[in-house]
Amino acid sequence: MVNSNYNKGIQSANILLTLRLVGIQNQSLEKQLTQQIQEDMKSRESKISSGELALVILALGACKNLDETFIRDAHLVSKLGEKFKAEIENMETHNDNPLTNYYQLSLALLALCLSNGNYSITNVIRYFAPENKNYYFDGQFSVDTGAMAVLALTCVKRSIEKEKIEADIKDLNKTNVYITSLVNKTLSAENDGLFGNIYSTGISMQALYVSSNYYELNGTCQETLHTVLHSISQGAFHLPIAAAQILPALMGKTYLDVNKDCSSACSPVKFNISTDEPVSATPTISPSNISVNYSVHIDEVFNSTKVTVRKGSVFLDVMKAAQKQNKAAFRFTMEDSPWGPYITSVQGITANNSDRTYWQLLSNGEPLSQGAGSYVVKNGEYLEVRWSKY
Ligand code: CBY
Repeated sequence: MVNSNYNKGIQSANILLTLRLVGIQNQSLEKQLTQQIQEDMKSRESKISSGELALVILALGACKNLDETFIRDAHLVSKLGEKFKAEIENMETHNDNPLTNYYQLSLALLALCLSNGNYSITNVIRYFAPENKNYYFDGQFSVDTGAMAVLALTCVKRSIEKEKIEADIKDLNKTNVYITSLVNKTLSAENDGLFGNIYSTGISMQALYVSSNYYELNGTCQETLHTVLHSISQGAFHLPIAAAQILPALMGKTYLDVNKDCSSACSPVKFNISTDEPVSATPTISPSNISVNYSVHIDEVFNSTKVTVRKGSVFLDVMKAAQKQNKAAFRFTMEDSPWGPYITSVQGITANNSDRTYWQLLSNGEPLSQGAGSYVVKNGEYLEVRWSKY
């Protein structure tokens, strides 16, 4: 996380938030990250999404530090209120589909709540009912999304109880009912100690910490820690964003702690961060080649091919090799995201949030839990990009 040299914009916000929350003090790194965030804000101001702006506010505002002036001077909290409104307006005109997604809507509510922004809980709470389709992708509960919503709703609940925001008893009851149900859905998604998959477990642990009065745990905690620590040693968290999302939970912190004065409350441990390059977890690429099958799948139509790539190649390399073979069938476009390249179009057909369409990545018929830039392909595998609706 500390060594990544592509810490731009939102990535930086995620990392800065984590460093501050867990009390890792490194002034020059903080300064560098803060600058990147502020530059990104200026260059992409109008294009920045609700969840991105929320992360910026959480990161810059975390642990009572001097960047709070930037938040105030740039009116970031009222801008976030506008972005939140735009999400809801898109839902009203596009079949209940927000501009981005409910993970970002939850991040936005969380940041508005923590920074005492302007929102009416009576108007907002109904969008967070657990049966809302936006918590589900392909009919499956999105654990990341549910957990982020639990954090946001818990902040709201605490604000109501402390009478920081106006609400009636019905709002408080609904908030409690929704938290209970979302926590139960998160707990039901537990498998071998993981909630959802390895990448949703960090945020789920945070959600479970703040709602521990809603359930009883039975030894899962140890199993979770064990599996997460083992996965770290296997290199599962080599992406800086992945590391940034798991670390707060491992240090017993949650995003609801951002308003605390971390330097005294967390009695910062003097971290001895090694800035040596970590040993690469991916095997060194040997000169040998492997061959895989690759298909583009739209409705009933498959365009398939066999491609040869270097051992150690990722899904994206296969897509590039196929595109080189046959541009008409395999051309594609992508966008950069904190998790690496996101495939936006194939054969000129473009994913669209307002229609809930996307290009799903699969291996041997099973959806992948890593993106195109991370998933290392194996010899003989059947890889597929499938035009899908979530
Ligand atoms: N972040 C966001 O807005 C993303 C929120 C998130 C829930 C996110 C996972 C969770 C997180 N911790 O960040 C999310 N993914 C969403 C919302 C989506 C949808 C994006 C469109 C929209 N409405 O905004 C969508 C289309 C359902 C989606 N994710 C698709 C995919 C696939 C991408 C394929 C492609 N076209 O490139 C893919 C690869 C699943 C597949 N088999 O096709 C996918 N997501 C994965 C694997 C992941 C995980 C990444 C893990 C990794 N190591 O790479 C993920 C962490 C994440 C990012 N998606 Co989505 C979920 C997980 O596995 N736990 C906020 C913003 C400020 O940054």
